[in-house]
Amino acid sequence: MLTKKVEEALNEQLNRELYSAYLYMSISSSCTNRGLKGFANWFMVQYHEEMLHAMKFYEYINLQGGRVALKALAQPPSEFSSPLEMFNKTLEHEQFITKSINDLVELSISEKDHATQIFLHWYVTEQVEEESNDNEILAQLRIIRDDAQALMMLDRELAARMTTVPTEFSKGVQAALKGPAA
Ligand code: OFO
Repeated sequence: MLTKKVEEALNEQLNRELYSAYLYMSISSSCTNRGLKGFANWFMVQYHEEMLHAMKFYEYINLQGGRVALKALAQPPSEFSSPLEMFNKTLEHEQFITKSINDLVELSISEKDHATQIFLHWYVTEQVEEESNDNEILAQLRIIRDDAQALMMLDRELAARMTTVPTEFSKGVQAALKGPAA
């Protein structure tokens, strides 16, 4: 079972993960408008990852007999001056999410909720990867600066990113993670 405090905090995080998806969808669209198909692909793959993160919270709240309470999503930014700004905003947002996950872990400890603490470990590890991916691309963008040819080469590289997470959750996250045969 979940305490009221933990249930509210999990719902808050569910909203933040949905906002993450919304933000990356917005950035992806902006990339498409600029003709940066590879960047657009990278952010759309990120969108799918965030939907998985959100759905894991959704399923966990239900599994624990809690109540999913969906809230309004904030409007994401839609104007970006450059790919560098897009990734700066992405890293800034992921650092916010990392802090938010860490706060949730702290709460689960103070509420003596061991199950939620264990559930959150996956997100703690995931956030290390999220920030590392952003830092890696940011480093390349800082080298590229205004070199259009180098930017297009990076765009081709980002076009290769594939969605590796399930995108269909009708039968639940765990079933989707096990694949179609589950
Ligand atoms: Fe859900 O990790 Fe990004 O926001």
